[in-house]
Amino acid sequence: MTNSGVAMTSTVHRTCPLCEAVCGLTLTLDDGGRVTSVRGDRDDPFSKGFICPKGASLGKLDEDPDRLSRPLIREGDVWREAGWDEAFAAVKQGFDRVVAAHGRQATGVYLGNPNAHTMAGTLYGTPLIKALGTRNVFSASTADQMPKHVASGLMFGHPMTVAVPDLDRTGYLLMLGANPLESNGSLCTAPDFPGRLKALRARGGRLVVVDPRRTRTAALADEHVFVRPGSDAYLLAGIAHTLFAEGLTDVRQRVAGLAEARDAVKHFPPEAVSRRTGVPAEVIVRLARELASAPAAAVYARIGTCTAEFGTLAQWLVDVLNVLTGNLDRPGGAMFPKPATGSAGRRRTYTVGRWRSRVRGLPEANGELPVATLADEIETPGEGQIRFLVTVAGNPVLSAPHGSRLDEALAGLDFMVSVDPYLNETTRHAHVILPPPRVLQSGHYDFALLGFAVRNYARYSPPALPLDGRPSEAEILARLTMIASGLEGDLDEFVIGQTLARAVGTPGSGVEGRDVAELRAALDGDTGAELRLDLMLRLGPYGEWSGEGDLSLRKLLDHPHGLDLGPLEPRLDELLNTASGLVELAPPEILGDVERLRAGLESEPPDLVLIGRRHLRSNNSWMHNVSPLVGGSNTCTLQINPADVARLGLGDEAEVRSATGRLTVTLEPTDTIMPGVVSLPHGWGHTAGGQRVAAEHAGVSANVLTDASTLDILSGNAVFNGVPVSILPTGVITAH
Ligand SMILES: Nc1nc2c(c(=O)[nH]1)N[C@H]1C(S)=C(S)[C@@H](COP(=O)(O)OP(=O)(O)OC[C@H]3O[C@@H](n4cnc5c(=O)[nH]c(N)nc54)[C@H](O)[C@@H]3O)O[C@H]1N2
Ligand SMILES: Nc1nc2c(c(=O)[nH]1)N[C@H]1C(S)=C(S)[C@@H](COP(=O)(O)OP(=O)(O)OC[C@H]3O[C@@H](n4cnc5c(=O)[nH]c(N)nc54)[C@H](O)[C@@H]3O)O[C@H]1N2
Ligand code: SF4
Ligand SMILES: [Mo]
Repeated sequence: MTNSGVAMTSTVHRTCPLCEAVCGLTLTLDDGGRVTSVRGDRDDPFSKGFICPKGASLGKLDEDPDRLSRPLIREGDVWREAGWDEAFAAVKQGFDRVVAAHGRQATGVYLGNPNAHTMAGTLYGTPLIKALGTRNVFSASTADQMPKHVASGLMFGHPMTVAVPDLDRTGYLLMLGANPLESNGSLCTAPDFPGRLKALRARGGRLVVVDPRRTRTAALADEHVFVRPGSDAYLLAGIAHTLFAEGLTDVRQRVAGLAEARDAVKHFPPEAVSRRTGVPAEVIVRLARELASAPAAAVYARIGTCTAEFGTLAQWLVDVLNVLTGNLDRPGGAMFPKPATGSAGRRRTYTVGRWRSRVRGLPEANGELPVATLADEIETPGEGQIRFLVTVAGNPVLSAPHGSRLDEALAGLDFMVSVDPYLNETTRHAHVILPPPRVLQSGHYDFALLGFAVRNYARYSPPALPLDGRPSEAEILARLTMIASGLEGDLDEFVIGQTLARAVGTPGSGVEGRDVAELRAALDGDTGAELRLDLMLRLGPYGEWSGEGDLSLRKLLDHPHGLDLGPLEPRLDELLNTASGLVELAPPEILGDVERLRAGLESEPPDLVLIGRRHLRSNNSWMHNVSPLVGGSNTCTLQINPADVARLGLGDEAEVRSATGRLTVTLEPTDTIMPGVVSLPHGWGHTAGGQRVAAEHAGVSANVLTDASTLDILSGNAVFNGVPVSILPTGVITAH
């Protein structure tokens, strides 16, 4: 308080860490460090003041009284708060005991989605995995975007070489399985995605949305096409078929496999795929012609097309279409961002299936095994059975396919440690929970998301509040890494030393031949994470040490609203990392899987299938504990077409059954969903009690119904869309 009795306030500018849109926020804090207001940062050159209800609630979320501030240790059913040293000692004991008796393959790790939204997740996740020395590596990626990585890896030679639609310059956007008006976009970092879509239409461009639901995004579009869940690969193959058949291709890259790609889609003429997709043949033909004739067009597909049986084939076909129409790597088409911390380096040719999972023999992708088989690996006895599990920022009990089975499996572990701010459905099985500090106590840089941005841009947010004796999330993960490796020392200095040694030894690098110690001494940063960020920025393509720019941590700190680094530019030549040096249009792994697609063409679609959806005021499983965000339209209901309600004789509630489970759900009849399709949002089913507001809005978990035995074979990705279900009025007893 000042002498006049007026509370002191301070203003901080930060990137919102809650979704992939990386909006700049301006927060006002009182002298106790409490958030008194949150606004969009108008001076941010990328987000220009945009904010959504989640960003506006960042203060409430960050100050949630249910967030843990000290470690919890569980003994039997009893939880108690503990000091940090005691908690780490308990983890070490649990780890050493399991490894001594069963070896390192008895350990496992699950990394959840927020690892893509914290500096710690990016900088310390890989060292932790290496230190564990296990093949039991799982993450939310195999419940999400792994098909995109696999398709990109096979076509361009690196799983992170992902093309994004050049949203601000395209004249035609074909969007499948995405609803950015609720999600704010994914694998396409674009603050104010809704505004950018409106701008596309205002400049005379055309937006076509393909979705089994008439979403808010579809309502804004020029055209909405209903599609049967799980059938996008057929639709895209039908479009590719038309381009070839009508001589509409205009390939501008140096490609391999054009003839093979043409052969592969030969079996999918529009008339044949129409029955499977529910899209009339003439619409498929017209979409192909529109794509080919638009001055610049992009095909963009997201979660609805990834978490499906033919996820990788769909992602492959997306970029096949971008190539065939001459739109890959050109302004207004599908382009490759140039992030300030550098693109993934060259490495040996990309491949999948370098090893297989122990129980089901499922192929590895990107060094990970499918989360759909995590429960198998915990439950099945034998050498390599997982007995010690680390989870970081994940809630797989609610997010993994057939999560209810995983719930039971986790209870059988010898030892589990979770790095998470909440006691929830997953962390309740841990023996130790290590809570990260508040968002405002953490530095923030979007290492991963800025690699998918529709404009090149960088922004760093230093911690706004002191740590008050708590370890940062980086320190928590570094300590776990040390426990697992048995080594001592400073992980950051080790990584910095290695990186610098490589850089000075690389001919043509901006620091070739320079002295490592001198470069190390020049780095800025108050923490190891900041030093590493500075190093990556300086060595990156705009960096002070690249020979081409002047970017560094210091410069970002001098620009608290962020720095615009310009529109996307063609750069595929620089990124291509295939053995042939060409864009691979028909990788053999993909061609092998096309047979599976062909076989499915004849199969009879199920009568009723389940899909997911997202709500604007939600975020996966962990944002239901903030009162202003829950209730109203953000509730867990089953959307169903009124025709199906009538046909099945349903009331307000119904029982949904799948091959794996059953749920009683509240119905939301709406003609925005196709007949034969029902939709449950994911991330509900709050039963753990550690989140008191969420418990009042518990809902049910869609992943009681999803089936872990069906996968996208190539990527190991879970299938959440197109799950066969039956629906009965509640109270009906059936024999089985
Ligand atoms: N049926 C169905 N299932 C789905 C999906 C679907 O559409 N339908 N979507 C899938 C997708 S796309 C994803 S990404 C996955 C998500 O799967 P998960 O990542 O397993 O689940 P989240 O709900 O995102 O849980 C995030 C966890 O991180 C914690 N957390 C939040 N912030 C932090 C932090 O800063 N540090 C740490 N250490 N922890 C933090 C939260 O408390 C929570 O426990 O779910 C997938 N599951
Ligand atoms: N508000 C909010 N924002 C979020 C999240 C959140 O939970 N809430 N989660 C974040 C995460 S982890 C992710 S991965 C992104 C996801 O971002 P998006 O990919 O935009 O995800 P959704 O909003 O679920 O939109 C997917 C759409 O696919 C449709 N769909 C379902 N099945 C099919 C199908 O077979 N084919 C086609 N063509 N469409 C289908 C659904 O009806 C839905 O409208 O959102 C992120 N942002
Ligand atoms: S759109 Fe995403 S990044 Fe922007 S304010 Fe909302 S939650 Fe935050
Ligand atoms: Mo996700």
